[in-house]
Amino acid sequence: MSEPEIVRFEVEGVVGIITVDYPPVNALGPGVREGIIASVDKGNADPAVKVMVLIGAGRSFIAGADIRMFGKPRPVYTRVSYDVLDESRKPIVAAIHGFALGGGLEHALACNYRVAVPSAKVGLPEVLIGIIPGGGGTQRLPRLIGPKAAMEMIVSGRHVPAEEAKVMGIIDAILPGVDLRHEAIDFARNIAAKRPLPRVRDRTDHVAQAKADPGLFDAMRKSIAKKARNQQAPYHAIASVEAAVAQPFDEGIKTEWRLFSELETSDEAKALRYAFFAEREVAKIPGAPKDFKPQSVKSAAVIGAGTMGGGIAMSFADVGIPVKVLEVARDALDRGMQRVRDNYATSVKRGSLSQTEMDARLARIQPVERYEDIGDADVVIEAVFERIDIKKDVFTKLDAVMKPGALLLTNSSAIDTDIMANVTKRPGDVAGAHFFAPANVMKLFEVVKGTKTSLETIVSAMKVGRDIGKISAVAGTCDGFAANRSRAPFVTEMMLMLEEGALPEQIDKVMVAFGYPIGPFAVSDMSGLDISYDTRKRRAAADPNFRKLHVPDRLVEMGRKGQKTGAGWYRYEKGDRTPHPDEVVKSVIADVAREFGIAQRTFTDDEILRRLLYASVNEACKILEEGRAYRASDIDVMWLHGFGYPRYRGGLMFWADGIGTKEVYRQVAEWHERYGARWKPSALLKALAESGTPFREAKPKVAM
Ligand code: T1G
Repeated sequence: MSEPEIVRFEVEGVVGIITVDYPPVNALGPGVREGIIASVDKGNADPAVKVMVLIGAGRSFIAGADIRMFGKPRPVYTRVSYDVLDESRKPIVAAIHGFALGGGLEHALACNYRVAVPSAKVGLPEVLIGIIPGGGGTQRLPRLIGPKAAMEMIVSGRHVPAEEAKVMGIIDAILPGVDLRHEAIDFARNIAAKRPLPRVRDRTDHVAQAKADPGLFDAMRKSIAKKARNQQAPYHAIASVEAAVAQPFDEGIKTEWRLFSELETSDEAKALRYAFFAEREVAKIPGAPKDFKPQSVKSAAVIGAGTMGGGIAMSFADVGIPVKVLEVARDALDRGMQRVRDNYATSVKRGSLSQTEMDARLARIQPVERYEDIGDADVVIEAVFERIDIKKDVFTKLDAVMKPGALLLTNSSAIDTDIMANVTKRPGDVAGAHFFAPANVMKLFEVVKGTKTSLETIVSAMKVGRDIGKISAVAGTCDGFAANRSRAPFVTEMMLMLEEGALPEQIDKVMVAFGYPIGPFAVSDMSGLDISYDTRKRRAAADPNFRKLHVPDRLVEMGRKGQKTGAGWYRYEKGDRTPHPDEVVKSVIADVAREFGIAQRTFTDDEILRRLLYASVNEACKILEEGRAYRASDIDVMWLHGFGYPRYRGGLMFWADGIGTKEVYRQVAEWHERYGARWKPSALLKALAESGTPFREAKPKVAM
């Protein structure tokens, strides 16, 4: 059987229909542009055709260039599909459902009209993968909606819903979408004879207006300075829109292509493309039964109305899923519900949530006090104290009341999932669902696979995470699972470098310059120094060789627990969250160094960065070799969405690949000589270095 046509041309009466059929999202893969050109030529050559419709088959219009083709040799196009659409003698209507993104929207902008169904979304998200629109988007969009609105859309990369796009002037008509193809054909018939043909490139009104506002572009550059730190693409996008105002259309197109070409092979674009695909790869579960399709949860339950339990309940309510919150103690339940109301009220005050929406979400959260009240939920998430006896009691009760097939998930951040599974008669249905605080905000949803957890449960739990707007990633059960375990050595090194003479503000400065939104000590002050203090005490009691972290221990024992006590690593003025370096911390560090006879030294910024990140790279290799993560890029997804790792650097392991396994191994081995056991290179790191294999090709030895 011949290959199905990826672009087909059919005639219905006076309408020529151009259908792009290149699953899964009609990306502009090989042959798509050529097919569009050939179809427009056919329509213009056919005397029966008076008007044409460009439409996508399957779930979407055109989702943009095929991102997999970037950085690879591209065919030389003698004719450019955007120009062919633009120059067509007969009107062309772009009929949009699903997504019209990047080159997809650029093709639509080169048509004479654009219609869409209400659920459609349009956008120019190229900056999210480190480039800018390269198909005329920075030249046509400003002519259609004005440079300011165009820059906002292009620099944010956001997907604009059809109704809003119509108000902005991008979409000419919203069609019911019951049968888009026929509705678009009717629309096309109605405009077939209209002349002159509206061509976006010929519009001059918005551009003329912008000439009267020369400060527009500098104002935009200033407004993105914080968010676009260390990045090029957002600034190139502004420059390209500026060219749309300053230059004639064809000159502007040349400027856009030059700016696009400068970015396509940049480190930023490579890293962001990597992150894009890593976030899709992470959803793939090796060995998962192909025919198993997880159900969407219709109802949830949370055990525990503490900070995490409340945040987890909000995560479900925020996406419209009714959720019961169970606390056996009424006062704890009332406190928990009040905290949820306060959280929503803060968003309403900030203007990010309407009062109506707050009320709707609150109505979806039902406080209950009896286990019998939650038995019908599709998923239950336990979020009680991190104490094994309490967890076991909760799962014994859950096993008794939850309906068959319910997912029994634990939000524990460190306790072995098997401990909870083994008190139930259905260990296969038990998994970890590790949220990151604040649970309703942080995107990472770490699904922890116990030794008896079924793959169906893993696939279903991963879908729960996606259904509540999170990024799900799988970890094996072990101390700290994968995300926190890979970050723990980073924290150890930052604490021990203090004893050697580094200061919190120096380390924070290095990590903020690298791209973190705030430094790790400032983060510690926000979450509270006492949280890790308790964990360290527990570990020290269990392990006589446990390396105590004297500086943070002393600060906590002095009552310096962070922002909540007005002082921690930094000092805080009353009512102000600005961290101020504090002489008290310096003197505690000096006392510890003196008492333990630790030689003092200075650190370069680069050494600080490598000490922190290589420690985690080494631990990540141990996690992979033990089969506690499926792939290195999964650990990168955890760092991007759990720890604020700068996205334009791709992820911890992607960044390390930029340095190379050989150099990372050499340095880790050197620090092993100097600092001892904690720096022992993982066997996998050694093997990768010896074979010259990049981290991203590391294969776990043990199946999870
Ligand atoms: N290229 C290649 N593959 C793509 C793709 C693309 N543009 N978009 C999606 N995929 C794959 C994806 O990897 C996954 O593959 C499958 O499709 C389903 O995607 C010329 C230069 C469209 C909103 O940035 O935002 O145009 O894992 O899981 O959640 O100036 O995909 O199944 O093997 O994400 O429903 C601009 C990127 C490109 C859009 C759908 N366009 N895509 O989300 O499905 S640059 C984009 C998305 C450009 C022009 C410039 C989303 C989606 P697999 P999915 P989804």
